[in-house]
Amino acid sequence: MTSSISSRAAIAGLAALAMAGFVACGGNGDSGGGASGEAGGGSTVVIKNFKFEPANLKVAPGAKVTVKNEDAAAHTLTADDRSFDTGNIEGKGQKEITATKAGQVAYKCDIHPYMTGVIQVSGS
Ligand SMILES: [Cu+2]
Repeated sequence: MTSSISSRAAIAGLAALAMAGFVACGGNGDSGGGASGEAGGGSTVVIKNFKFEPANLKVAPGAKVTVKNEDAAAHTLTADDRSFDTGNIEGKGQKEITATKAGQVAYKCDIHPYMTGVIQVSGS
């Protein structure tokens, strides 16, 4: 009697632990969704719904930045000081810029000047 109750309780306990484990894993996966911390190799700015994402990107000097246009409309990513400029990126297309000038460079879309962002170029 008592042994069957305690073994049932043990099984219920294990099941609860397993559930908690799954929930914890799922939660971690979700919260780690922002891929902003890509250092060194390549960074990406996505243009979607007439917005740059991330609007504020930090890169190392000389870093290549891939600019992906997920809209159907054409966009550009053009530095206010013209230190980088993708030119027209057709809908669903992508281009690459190299951020060479240190400091904060504000940029915008030449076609839609209300689309703005900043690339921060800083050495480590
Ligand atoms: Cu645009």
